[in-house]
Amino acid sequence: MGLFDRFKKRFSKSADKEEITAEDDSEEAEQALEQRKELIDSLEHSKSAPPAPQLAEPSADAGGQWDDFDEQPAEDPFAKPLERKERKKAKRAASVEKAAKPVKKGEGPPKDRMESTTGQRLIASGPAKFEIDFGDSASPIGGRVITGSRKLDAIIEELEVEMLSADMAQSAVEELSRTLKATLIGTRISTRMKLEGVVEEALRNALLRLLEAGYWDFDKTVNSFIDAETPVGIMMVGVNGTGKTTTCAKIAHRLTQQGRSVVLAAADTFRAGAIDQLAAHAERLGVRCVRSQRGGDSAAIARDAVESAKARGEDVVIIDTAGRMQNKTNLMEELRKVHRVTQPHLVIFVADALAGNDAVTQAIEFQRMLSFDGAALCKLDTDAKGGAALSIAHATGRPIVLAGVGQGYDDLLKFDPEWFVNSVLD
Ligand SMILES: Nc1nc2c(ncn2[C@@H]2O[C@H](COP(=O)(O)OP(=O)(O)OP(=O)(O)O)[C@@H](O)[C@H]2O)c(=O)[nH]1
Ligand SMILES: [Mg+2]
Repeated sequence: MGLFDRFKKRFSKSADKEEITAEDDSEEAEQALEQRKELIDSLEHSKSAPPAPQLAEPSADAGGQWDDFDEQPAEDPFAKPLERKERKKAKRAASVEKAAKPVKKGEGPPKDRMESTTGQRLIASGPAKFEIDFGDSASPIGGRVITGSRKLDAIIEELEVEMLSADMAQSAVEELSRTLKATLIGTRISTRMKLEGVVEEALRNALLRLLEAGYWDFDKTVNSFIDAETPVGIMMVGVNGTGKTTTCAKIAHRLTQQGRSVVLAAADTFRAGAIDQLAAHAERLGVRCVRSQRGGDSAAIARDAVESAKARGEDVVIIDTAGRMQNKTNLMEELRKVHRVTQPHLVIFVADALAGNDAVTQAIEFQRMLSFDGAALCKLDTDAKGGAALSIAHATGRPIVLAGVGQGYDDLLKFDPEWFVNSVLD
């Protein structure tokens, strides 16, 4: 994508090396080492804080966000408000307790990132993989030390402008700069060592840190759900035309290739042609599609799909929903109803990489109104700038887990942060 080419070039100029470093053992170098400590402290501190204010307690609140708008038909409508409130409190307390179950060693991220909107455990790809490597790439003794100079600030500011023009969200840009500074300042470089290599490593760390916010592995998570109980529900949500239906078909293909039985639920009863579009995919893929007439009750379709899959012993139900703008409250409520009656294991927000910063705004709004477990970023095969990909996880606290890279059924990749960072840096 070449997003960082200019930045890397600026750093690799030998003149810059003198300007942004100081002789080891000099006073400036001492100061840089002190500054580095402070920067790392503040980064480590911010790491334990939630990336977005609305996500203070995802495991308890995420369900709550969907529930807040539930019609709750099972409840007595004449119950006193206090009783209802207490029941809700008890429900949340139970969900917090569930979230607090001990995590097996090496199994994944911190507890507050472990659960889906319906309390399912999400599986990370590996422990501590994205920890920042503060300077292992640099020589421990001798040579020069990178200082917190004006020159360094100026170069990083230039990078910020470039990132903003590549549709990266402001908050993600700031996070990236902070991590870069913490990684670079105080790093010792031996005389033989190329500044370029150190900078590349620092960038890699900073980018991985951005993308790792709550990252979980799609295949491992779905497989662990299937092992525990079937059918596993996957609900797709997002604004119009982002790639939801296509991604439903791609996921169905991915799972059938892994030997799983899949059912598609045509719960987009809103848009003309949506049901036929999904049914055509189902026919081509040789999977079952549960459908009704246009204008039917999408929650009823989704529930039929889940119940029939349960009766037939099928593994996964993928629920396609209608595209909707995040500001259309009644349509959002229809989504909540689908969620309530199906209790899907996963809610996937489908974003369009071509929408750039708008995709980030939409993700934030969806997360605020409904909450989702992970995102599928489609159309990465187009000339979309990489900014949205680098911002969604940081802005919502929910990771991108799938990448759409074309219109074919095989064009769905696991969004592995390392894969993406390599593609950005190479
Ligand atoms: N190039 C490319 N095109 C894609 C990708 N994913 C989806 N598309 C195309 O984007 C268009 C819209 O895809 P749909 O799957 O119908 O989108 P949707 O979100 O279901 O749309 P609505 O149901 O109208 O909200 C189609 O032409 C797809 O072929 C992708 O990863 N790459
Ligand atoms: Mg669709």
